[in-house]
Amino acid sequence: MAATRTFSIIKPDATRRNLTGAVTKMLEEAGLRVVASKRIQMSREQAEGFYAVHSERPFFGDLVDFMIGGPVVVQVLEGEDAVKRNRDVMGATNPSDAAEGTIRKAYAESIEANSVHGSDSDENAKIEIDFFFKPEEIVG
Ligand code: IDP
Ligand code: MG
Repeated sequence: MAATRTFSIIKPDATRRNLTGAVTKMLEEAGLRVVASKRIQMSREQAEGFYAVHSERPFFGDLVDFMIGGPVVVQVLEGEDAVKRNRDVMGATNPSDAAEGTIRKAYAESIEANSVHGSDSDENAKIEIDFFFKPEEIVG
């Protein structure tokens, strides 16, 4: 199967605890390659746009505040079946449901401050990659 790409965010709870390297190591050990990476401070407008699909959910305002509460690391990851591979190593949204060996089991603080984002489909991966990266910033 050919390599595909997905989009990842190392969230503010993880950057605050200096876990960028630890999280990236787990992604790499899961067979994913970082082909683009940058540390940014998301604006409110960016966070609202990125999470627009969740705008009707009760936690939307808190989620946006959390995501702009500190720096994040946005990444493009490449690997075989990258979307599923990343979702598998991320673990369940709620860390209390996350399996052993997953990033959220190891590091998430709560259902909100759960250390990582990962695209949920190839279609959304493309949209999310394009939201943060220019083609020339991705070097596979
Ligand atoms: P996912 O990140 O596992 O794909 P989604 O349902 O897409 O989960 O939710 C996006 C993000 O919104 C989660 O990663 C988490 O930060 C936050 N979130 C999801 N559900 C809740 C909740 O019930 N309370 C607070 N925050 C939540
Ligand atoms: Mg999601």
